Amino acid sequence: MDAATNSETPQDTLYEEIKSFFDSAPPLKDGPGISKKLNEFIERNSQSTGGEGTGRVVCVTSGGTTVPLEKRCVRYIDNFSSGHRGAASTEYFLKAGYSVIFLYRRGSCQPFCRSLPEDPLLECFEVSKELNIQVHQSHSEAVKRAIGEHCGAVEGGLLLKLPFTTIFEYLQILQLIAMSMRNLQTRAMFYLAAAASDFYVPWKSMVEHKIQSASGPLDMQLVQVPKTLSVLRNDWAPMAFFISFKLETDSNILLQKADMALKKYKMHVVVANELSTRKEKVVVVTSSEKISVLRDSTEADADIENPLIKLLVEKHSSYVEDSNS
Ligand code: PAZ
Repeated sequence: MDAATNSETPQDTLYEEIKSFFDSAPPLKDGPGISKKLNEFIERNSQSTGGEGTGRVVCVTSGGTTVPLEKRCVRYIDNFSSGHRGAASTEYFLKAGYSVIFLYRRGSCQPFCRSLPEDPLLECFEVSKELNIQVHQSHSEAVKRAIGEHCGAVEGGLLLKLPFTTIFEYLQILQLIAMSMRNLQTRAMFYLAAAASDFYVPWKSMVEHKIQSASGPLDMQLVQVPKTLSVLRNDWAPMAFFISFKLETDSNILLQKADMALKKYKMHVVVANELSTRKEKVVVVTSSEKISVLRDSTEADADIENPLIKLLVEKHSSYVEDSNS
């Protein structure tokens, strides 16, 4: 269509791109089962009464999404995200009285496992002469704490863990989560720490079988993933409190990009971080201020998510109060 006669607004185009992304995505495995779990979780947690923060639910996204290159996927594009930020933040949100929907990349860091060695099964346990399995003395406190706190949160119905691998699964589940959280209104929070892919191969144009190297150099066009953040914020959960993350490797453009994201997607907060210093420093950007949050470097075990979540919980509380007044 000629640009002069094209009456579509950029918003219409975005809706079409998003519709086409979802229509052509491979169907989610067990979508109805995920919706059922979500509805039960929200039903249970929105009825809580009492202490500060109860009745509030946060969706924490964590880890990186993959972009498959073949339908029967052998190869895929991935990114650096370990899921540490999402896992640690989940623990602090639970401590602050939130119920947490943890949307995480399969195999990435898990809440309550941060103090365990990399391969807990092989490093924390030993087999006795009688072939009984027991916890190694040196790890017993850490294992007890991890299992106790994890079971407490999951069995207590305060933590719902939903895994994804691809960008297709991630966005489809995020949509289900947003729909299920709508009725929470301002008590809902989205904390979008996952590193979601910006480019993908549309399912329709993806080859079925493994790409053959005998065919010569690989020439493949990636399409931009539609800016779902905009519909998530405006249409799927319009009353919720939104925190997104901005990651850059060039510190000269970081704050400017965070400001742009804040305005473009109408985020309440954008957390700006640089790849190499992300565990030491972040900047919390809102429409009125920029607050640096630092890890307490005097304490070996301190992490930056502790002061970060404290600050974000305060911001969410002000948002809830302002909306009620
Ligand atoms: O997962 P991780 O702990 O290794 O890193 C956290 C992070 C850098 C992925 C997160 O803080 C973040 O910035 N997420 C958004 C990345 C983005 O701009 O796409």
